[in-house]
Amino acid sequence: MTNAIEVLVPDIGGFKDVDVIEVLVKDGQEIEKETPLVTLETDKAAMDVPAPMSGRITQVKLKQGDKVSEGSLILTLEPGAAQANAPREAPAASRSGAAAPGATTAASAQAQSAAAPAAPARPVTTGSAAPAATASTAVAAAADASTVAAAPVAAAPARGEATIDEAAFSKAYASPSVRKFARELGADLGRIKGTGVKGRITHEDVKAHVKRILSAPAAPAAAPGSALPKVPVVDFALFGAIEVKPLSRIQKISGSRLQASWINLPHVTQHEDADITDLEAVRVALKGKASQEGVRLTPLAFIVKACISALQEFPRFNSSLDASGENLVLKKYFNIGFAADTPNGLVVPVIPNADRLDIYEIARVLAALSEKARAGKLKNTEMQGGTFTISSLGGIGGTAFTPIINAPEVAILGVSKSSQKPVYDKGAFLPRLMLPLSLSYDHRVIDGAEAARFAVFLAKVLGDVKGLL
Ligand code: CAO
Repeated sequence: MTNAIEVLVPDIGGFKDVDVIEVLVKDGQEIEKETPLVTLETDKAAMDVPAPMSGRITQVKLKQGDKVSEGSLILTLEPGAAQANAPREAPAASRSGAAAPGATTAASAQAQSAAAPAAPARPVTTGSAAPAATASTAVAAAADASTVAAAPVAAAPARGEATIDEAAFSKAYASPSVRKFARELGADLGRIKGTGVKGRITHEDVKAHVKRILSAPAAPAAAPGSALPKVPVVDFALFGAIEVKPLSRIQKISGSRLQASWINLPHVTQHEDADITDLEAVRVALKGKASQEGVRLTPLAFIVKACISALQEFPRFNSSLDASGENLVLKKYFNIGFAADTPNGLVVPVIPNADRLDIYEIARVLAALSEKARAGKLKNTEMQGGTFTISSLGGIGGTAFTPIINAPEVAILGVSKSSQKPVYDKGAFLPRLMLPLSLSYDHRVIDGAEAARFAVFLAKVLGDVKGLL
């Protein structure tokens, strides 16, 4: 202890009996000048007391829970060689060890300590636990945070913590040294639960947090900027009775495909009304005979036929982008999928080579596939190879909707319920049966004008039933 000096609590703004909430060093430890020694907490702020000089700690004299005031003994320190004649600018006060009268290093430290009041310890706001932080305290905290934030981060941000919520970080209940430590590791204090006194976040808490993140399985790599914000998780039971029902296998599969399409394809929906007054008259006239032959002739069979005409006229609607996204694959076959509502969820059976079928054959295949779909007996092959999809809600109702494209197809036709509407024609309003069409398309492949032309063409074909028979 020959050369030991005593390191004392410096000016802490006149506060008395301040709590020691963390002791950051131990006996025998080699420290640098500015190493945080202890964290003190008043009812307004937490502050670290930094070392006045480098050296080796001979004995720590404080423990967590002690109360201190200016001048209280923190520890004894054998100054490092570099300190021998260094002028003292240290923030913490010090005086020579009692057992070392006349020791040069200690003596000079003591003399300077007495001559110059020690700089105050660095305070920081203590989040919600510090409702009345003074203006100067708040400024100090902000300056501390910005200084550290501006410094290059030594370690890459911890895995899974790509961003730091600055507001939550600044509110977190932690000492300046813990903040600095967290910054260096890229850890977000806002996400760490403190285990220290009154829930304060300690160095150990930060270490445990980073360890936990590093040992968690890595998330699949996402393209830069492609991470999706998460939907909040809510405990619904807090608000009333609930029943939890697992999704069906089909719902899980179709759900992820719908989401993939929604995220990857820029969707636009073009709306149009088709005048199917004549078509419906013909359908009703043919329905009875078709029924005798076991065919249920619904508007959908006519719509499938009309879509094939439109696809032949506008081949881009019967295409897909290739895997590179740089080439369009134009398909010379016309396999029309249709969304079928089944007790287990949505499926899309495909009418293969629908361009080779007449209205009755289309109606027959439609009915057979719908029945199989509802019975859950569709084979995988009966749901593959589609080039364009129709989603008809016409048997249920509605005036328009925005169907999601069955990717990698590039367009889908939504059909709503037909209804009588007044249509202005040659100076008079006439009652006409109008069929609402909603055409969603992949805007990477199809321009808006082309989509409008397709929809107008389709409406025209549906309006001229003779061309469909
Ligand atoms: N306007 C007015 N009436 C219509 C109509 C329309 N657009 N489309 C069908 N109808 C009538 C039919 O003519 C039939 O009446 P009749 O028996 O008097 O002739 C009745 O509505 C029921 O038709 P349907 O729905 O049973 O038959 P369909 O051929 O029109 O459709 C199918 C078959 C499998 C597509 C349909 O049953 C179905 O499942 N639709 C739901 C599709 C779906 O869920 N889409 C959403 C996907 S995205 O979530």
